[in-house]
Amino acid sequence: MSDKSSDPAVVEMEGKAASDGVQTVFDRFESQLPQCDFGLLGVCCRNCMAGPCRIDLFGDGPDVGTCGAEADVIVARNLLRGVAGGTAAHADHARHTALTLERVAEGEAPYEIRGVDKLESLASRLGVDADSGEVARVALECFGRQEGVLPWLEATAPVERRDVWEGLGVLPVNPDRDITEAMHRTTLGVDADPTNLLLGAVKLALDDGYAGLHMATDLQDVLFGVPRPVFSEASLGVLQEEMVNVAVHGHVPLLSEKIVEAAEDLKEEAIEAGAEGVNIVGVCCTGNEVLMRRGVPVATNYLGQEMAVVTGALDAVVVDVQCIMPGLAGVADCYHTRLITTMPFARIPGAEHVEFTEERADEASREIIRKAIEAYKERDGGRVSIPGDRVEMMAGFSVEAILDALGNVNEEDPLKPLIDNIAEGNIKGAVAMVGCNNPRVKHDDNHVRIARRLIGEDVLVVSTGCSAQALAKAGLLRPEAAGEAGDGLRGVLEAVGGAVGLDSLPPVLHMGSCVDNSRVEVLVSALAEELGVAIKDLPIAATAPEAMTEKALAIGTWAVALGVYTHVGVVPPVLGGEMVTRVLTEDVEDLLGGKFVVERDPDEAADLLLKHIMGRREALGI
Ligand code: SF4
Ligand code: MSK
Repeated sequence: MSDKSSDPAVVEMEGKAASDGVQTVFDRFESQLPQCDFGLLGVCCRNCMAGPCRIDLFGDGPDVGTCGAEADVIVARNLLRGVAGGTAAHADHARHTALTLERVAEGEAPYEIRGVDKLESLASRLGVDADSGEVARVALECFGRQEGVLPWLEATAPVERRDVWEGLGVLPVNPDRDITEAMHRTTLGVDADPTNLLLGAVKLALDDGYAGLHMATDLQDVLFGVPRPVFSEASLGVLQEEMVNVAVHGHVPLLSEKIVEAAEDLKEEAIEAGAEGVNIVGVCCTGNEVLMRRGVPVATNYLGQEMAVVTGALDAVVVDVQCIMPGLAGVADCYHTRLITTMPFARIPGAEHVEFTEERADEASREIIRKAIEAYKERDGGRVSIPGDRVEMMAGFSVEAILDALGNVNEEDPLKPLIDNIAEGNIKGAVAMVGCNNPRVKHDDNHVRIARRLIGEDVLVVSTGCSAQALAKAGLLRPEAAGEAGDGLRGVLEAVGGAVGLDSLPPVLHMGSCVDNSRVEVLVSALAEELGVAIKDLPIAATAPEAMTEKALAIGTWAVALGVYTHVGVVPPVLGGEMVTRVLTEDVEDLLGGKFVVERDPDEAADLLLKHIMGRREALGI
């Protein structure tokens, strides 16, 4: 078995890539080794052209940068800039969705409001009329205000948390303003207090959580509907030799939703070209979005994206924003695959560009499908090799869907069956398993190993992002995977599944894309409120076993700010700052209730998560 991936389909394609002479992410990562120690420790600064400066922690080299910045200052500044990058990505995603909703309300964009119930509940939360234009107005106001508190946070965050954040002076105002402030305070000669810089990271993480994750999920639910349970399949085997295969990849569902519709509309043109139709498959979080709402199968997650092309059966990869490897262009060039960029600020040399705007969403998606059909005609059947296995999966577990399922057991109080089973110990607790792949870790391995340990110990796993896709490929999103759960958890899954006509629910509930970590917060907040305790007191935890992006830094910091014990399976670039490391992994718990714990070994990590959960149970007296 390969030491690079635990996904058999990706391993099979690794071999094909080598024989086709194609360089992939795994080769490029190896060429980077050994990685730079200064960078790994976070003690390299390039914030001005007197640099780069570095701190030599182990030799006789410098112990401060040219301007006098010490290791903790450099590490904290770098971390804050990383969180700013992640927050910018999520906030820009949410803004794009808000602008689209505004155009839809004005009749200028060809979308309909499919989530009428969500529009009503969201409008009531925001204190405005249930009108899409009004909701869009409040969303856009979040990006315009210069003082006060971010409206989406005011309308959404748990009250208990808001007071804690206010006490620390970290309530955000507007992500654009706060990101600008973060870039300002980290430039040469501004904020040189590591603790103050870390509080700045918490403020940005709250922007990320409310003006990024929550707003994106809320508005996407309004536009495209709240996800409901859906069956589908995962793995590269979802590509079909007799079909025109199109992968949607990135994060924003505004285009991918339209691509799914265009594929159906242009089926006849695909048949005329000799195919049986158009097969849309998902990669990364755009894939999760159309999986959750339309049951579109998942081809792979972040580290497998190039391998989908290496099958030789993929006719087009349509990308929007985030987590799209520039290296895809070189891989696509080795086959007949069209790489199609769509966003004006996210172009890749070597790709074809079909500009997407909301107003011409239908035209752009049809143009893209027609390009895929053209590419299909150029496909070389002799180079096609699709890995055989597809893995069945269940997804679509929005909070609304989970409460509906539980409502079949107790209509009056849907959370009660969950709370009763936690109190009785049938469910020991819950872990949110989220985040990326990272070539520093064997692909998917940490996700799958930690999840198996947890469910075996009666811990319910909820999952999003590439993590959920890893667990789907490993079969843990099948109802039958309840057989791998401990007796207590299995009994609950079978009882709730039975109430909705299934043998069982899966032991891992797929809650959506990375921005849908907001759904996890809604569920956790509801549990805390029902029990009358703070989130930090619940027997829950979060883990990002293969964290990679700046977005993961922002989401992880938000989780800690919510009071969540947050495991990371990759060492982030902070160890060079002794004080910063101590604050993040110890002291912060006194301030926020949550903290980071870093453990690379998946078995040890599972032990730590279980120990934390059992400790919280004991403290609650259950
Ligand atoms: Fe060096 Fe200071 Fe400039 Fe950073 S900001 S590169 S530590 S002189
Ligand atoms: S896509 S952010 S690699 S989860 Fe959301 Fe996957 Fe991480 Fe991108």
